[in-house]
Amino acid sequence: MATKKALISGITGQDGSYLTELLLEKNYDVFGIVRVKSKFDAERIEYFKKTPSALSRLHLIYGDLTDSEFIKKTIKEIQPDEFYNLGAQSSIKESFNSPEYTCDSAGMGTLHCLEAIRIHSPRTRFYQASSSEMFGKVTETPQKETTPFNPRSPYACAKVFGYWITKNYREAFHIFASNGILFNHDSPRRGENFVTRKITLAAARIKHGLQDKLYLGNLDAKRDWGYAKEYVEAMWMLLQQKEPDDFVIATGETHSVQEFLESAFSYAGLDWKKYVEIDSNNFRPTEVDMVMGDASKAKRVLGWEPKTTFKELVKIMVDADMRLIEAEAQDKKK
Ligand code: NAP
Ligand code: G4F
Repeated sequence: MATKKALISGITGQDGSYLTELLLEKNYDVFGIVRVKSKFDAERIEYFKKTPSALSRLHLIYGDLTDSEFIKKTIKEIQPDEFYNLGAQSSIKESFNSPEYTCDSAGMGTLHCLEAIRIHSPRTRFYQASSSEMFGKVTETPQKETTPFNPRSPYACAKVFGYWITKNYREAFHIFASNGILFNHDSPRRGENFVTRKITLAAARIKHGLQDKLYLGNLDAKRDWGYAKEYVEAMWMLLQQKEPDDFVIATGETHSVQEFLESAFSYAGLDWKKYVEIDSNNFRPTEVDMVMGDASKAKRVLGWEPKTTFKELVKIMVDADMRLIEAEAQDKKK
């Protein structure tokens, strides 16, 4: 059988890096869209530099989701079997400061991909990175595929557009286009501005005497947190089905930011109350108070279910940041 080709937007992000590893293990040729910057910055995929056999099957292309001509040209040239659209301005807080850019990348960017597929490569299977943020101010708990959307940020509004345009291209043009409605998933590769990583990095820095205080916002918000490495397996599974469809991917548990904080600091041997201060700058104009997903359809149809527990995720992230900060501290001593 010919080697399959996968195209990934957002390859330098948390999920993009795990998905790349998974697809290379499955013998895909992987093409990744990397944003043009003044300095090459792709530390999450640096790993591949050490694996020459994988490196020969990884191809980076420079461009942007907001550039429809670039997306058309890329799809026309590559004719990918699968396209995973993971690229987006993904910070909810930042989406209030940059609503247009957020909607251009997360919303219109999705349409650019679908149009390019419709015109140049209609057999390409398309994965859209939809989000639990679309449920926003939730109208039922747990949230499942049929739960109405009620978005609370420009980011969530853009993702609602991305979701519906994906569904529309599936119905109107018979494109194999599926939405993964993923609840929060984190890992040692999570961006440093998201709350879990901000907490685990702070715990490691405080432990090494490199930080005194941790400034946070709403500690009462509740999220359904899973392990990113497992969530990218669900993305792949979605595109291996006979028919395109939409799936919630979640753990089915919800925990507050304070619970994550207590667990991480106590695992690091610290009393969080001595270090944490509340800073109003970390609050959002509108908040999603609580989400909790029902992934029973994914379990039934895809055979996917989460394995890593909340406590295990906390430990994985704290251990990784302890190692990272220890190495940084050693380097400084040299
Ligand atoms: P992430 O770490 O923030 O990665 C986002 C990626 O998108 C980065 O590679 C970024 O490039 C790229 N990007 C941003 N704007 C772009 C543009 N205009 N054109 C091309 N690429 C662009 O996000 P993640 O956690 O891996 O999440 C992956 C996707 O799933 C995102 O769409 C996110 O909104 C969605 N999602 C995430 C979660 C979660 O809990 N992690 C849950 C549901 C949905 P740079 O490296 O250059 O910044
Ligand atoms: O870690 P967060 O920034 O993630 P959030 O807002 O849930 O969004 C992430 O997950 C979504 C999936 O549901 C993705 F679609 C999205 O792209 C992103 O990956 O914030 C989690 C909670 C919020 O309620 C926030 O108000 O933590 C609260 N929080 C409290 N203090 C904080 C802070 N969040 C951040 N980022 N920084 C704080 O200091």
